[in-house]
Amino acid sequence: MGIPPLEFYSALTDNGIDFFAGVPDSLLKEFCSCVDDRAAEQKHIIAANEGNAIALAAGYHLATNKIPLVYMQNAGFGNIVNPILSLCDPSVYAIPMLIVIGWRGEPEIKDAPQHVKQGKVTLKLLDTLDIPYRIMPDTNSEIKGCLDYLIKIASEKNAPVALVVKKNTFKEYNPEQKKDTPFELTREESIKLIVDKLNSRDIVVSTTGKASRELYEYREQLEQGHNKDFLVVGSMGHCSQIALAIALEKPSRQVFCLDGDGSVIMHMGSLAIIGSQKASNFKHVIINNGSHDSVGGQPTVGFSVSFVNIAKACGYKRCLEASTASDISERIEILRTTEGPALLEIKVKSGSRIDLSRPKSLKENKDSFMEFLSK
Ligand SMILES: Cc1ncc(C[n+]2csc(CCOP(=O)(O)OP(=O)(O)O)c2C)c(N)n1
Repeated sequence: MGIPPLEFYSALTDNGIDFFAGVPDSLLKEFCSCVDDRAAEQKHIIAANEGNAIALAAGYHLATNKIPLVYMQNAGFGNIVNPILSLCDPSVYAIPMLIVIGWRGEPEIKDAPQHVKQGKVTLKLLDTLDIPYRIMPDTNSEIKGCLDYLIKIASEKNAPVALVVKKNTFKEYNPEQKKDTPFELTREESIKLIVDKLNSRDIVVSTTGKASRELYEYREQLEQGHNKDFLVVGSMGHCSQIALAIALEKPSRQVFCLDGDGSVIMHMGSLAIIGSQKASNFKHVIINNGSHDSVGGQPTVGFSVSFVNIAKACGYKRCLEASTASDISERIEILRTTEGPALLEIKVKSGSRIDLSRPKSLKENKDSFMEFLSK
């Protein structure tokens, strides 16, 4: 059982699909890895967010009259609704594309709380958006018929169509090219160094994915409880705005936002708003591993842009960089005493422990966090 990603990729190219854009997902990890390995450079774009992926696919269709592919986790639905309804829908510009969706939180399959509701409504959302879909079969013999059907509908109706992918649909893919980075620390090690430098009243808001899981585990290990941290387990890309609003309401407290490169890039306009709001207690820490590490390590453009320069241009008062343990400890200290908004970009290597647990009792954590803020 299970589909070899390369066979699926070949079935797509046999159907004339040669352009891929998307935001990676853990259920699609093996497929993403195959696309990244096989597609020509300009024919595969890992987008800032899923709405942008739809827009890239639309542009590709306009320029070539071909049917492009967009891949995403169902968590990305919120980002695609507008460009689907106001750009691609047959009632507007009628732009065909195949959207491959990783189905986290599928009913009856155990998953983290932030995926449960999204999983439950995934097919209903497709129905509401009038997107014809099929659930991806898990045998090779059925894939061809399924793709033929979807591509036929997409071309006849000039409309987006979707293929919904369940957990464990894809077999493993071993990429031919392996990528390495020169940095010595992991995200988890850098999170521990940050936490060690915080004061007892400092507030932390951490981003989606393994960063929040690692922070949670470290607090467990230190037996500090979880009331100082708000873990943004879903809502990728939004943690800095949550932190900003808290910083504005709690000017006497230091607010540390622990962000990821993929998350910052997803909604980079947030930095302009942070710069303009001038919250002197807002401290942004971007842990940049140049990848979407939490969902399989697919590359971001994190190492090709300068977050420090972007933040400066947005009006942050002080912007620092670090990549070693001593730099981090020293600069977190500077960050907490300097006037913000301020930024520390920490460059790390990808990778995490495989036995990482997930935060429990989200709502209780929220209550204790709110109590901690109110003190
Ligand atoms: C809107 C949305 N799209 C995709 C995902 C799936 N997802 C969860 S974490 C993550 C990667 C985050 O990358 P980054 O911020 O760089 O942090 P890292 O995992 O590298 O620590 C992705 C793509 C999601 N949760 N929400």
